[in-house]
Amino acid sequence: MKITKWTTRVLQTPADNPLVVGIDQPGTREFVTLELDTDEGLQGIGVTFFGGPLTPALRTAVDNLCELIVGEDPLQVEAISDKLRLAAGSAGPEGIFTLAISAIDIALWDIKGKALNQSVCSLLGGHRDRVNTYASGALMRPMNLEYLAEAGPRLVEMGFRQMKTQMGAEPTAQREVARIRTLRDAIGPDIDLMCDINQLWNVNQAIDIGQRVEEYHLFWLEDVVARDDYQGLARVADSLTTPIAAGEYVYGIRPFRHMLEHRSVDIVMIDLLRVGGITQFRKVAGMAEAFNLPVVSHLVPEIQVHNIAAIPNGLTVEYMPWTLRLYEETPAIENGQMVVPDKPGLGLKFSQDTIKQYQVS
Ligand code: SMN
Ligand code: MG
Repeated sequence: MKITKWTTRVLQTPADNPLVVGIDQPGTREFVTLELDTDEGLQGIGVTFFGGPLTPALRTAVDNLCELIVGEDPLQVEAISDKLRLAAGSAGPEGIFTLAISAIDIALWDIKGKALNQSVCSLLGGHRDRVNTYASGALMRPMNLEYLAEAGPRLVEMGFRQMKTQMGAEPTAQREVARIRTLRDAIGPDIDLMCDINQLWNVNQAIDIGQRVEEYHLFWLEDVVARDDYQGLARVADSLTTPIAAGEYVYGIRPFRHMLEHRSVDIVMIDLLRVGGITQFRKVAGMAEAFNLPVVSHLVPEIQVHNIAAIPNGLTVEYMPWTLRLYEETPAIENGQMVVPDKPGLGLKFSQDTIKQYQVS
């Protein structure tokens, strides 16, 4: 089989989030989609983003890399990856290069699944057919306590057994803690509650506030300090019983080695686009397994469901709904768990209606 052609598009969708109730969310989000075609009529799809104002450049990067793989056998995923890395020289691993290669890698795995009549999850190891999932994006930093007290139980009513909120922007430690107390009171003791700091604290704040919220039994505290402060993270992780999660902000596989060697995290979070796609996700998941650590996903739940379901140390999938409208259909949630698609490949098709409505180039 050979790769014959590709199509990229930029879609600009409203920045809304169906899990957020009763509040209009202004702004837009930009996505680059990829359709990769073969001489056997099989097509793989991929997606990437995080370009912001550089989205046109990201799309061009995907185009430039795809140009180099026309004529290649799409099943030779590592060979293609190596070829592209060599060709791009010093343009990676951080930034647009890795974001672009990720879209291609995802599309290659989709093709492989379709060619072998197996879901991507099955190709990768097929450990389970449903995975835990948590509601994300609904209980964010700008929302006030009244909103949190109302929205948390709404997510439980919608069937979620796990949900994530944020701290990091309140002027005092007491007010940070009040967010967690409010939510825990609202949802009760049986729902898993995670909290993301998005690198906004320093080590001392993380230990101080982290200790104050221990009584509310967070499932994890995420990105409490700067992404590359591996030793600082380790100090926080050592000081708290609450598990520390991190990893979404780093690019490629090597930073995870440092994170693991420094014992910086209790839970390894992998962003599919920043790590370099499904091929590289697997490598980090294996490293985490060797350190007896669980892995959780970041964004694109419709694709990450395959990755987390396939590995023995897959803990939960982040249900961030940003990308879901790009597809005709996305994996179902049943009893608070995501059902792993069993169709060949990723089991996803881009929605032509969405493309018509939101394609900007
Ligand atoms: C997050 C980061 C980037 C984009 C969206 C959301 C956040 C998360 O850190 O973990 O969901
Ligand atoms: Mg995060």
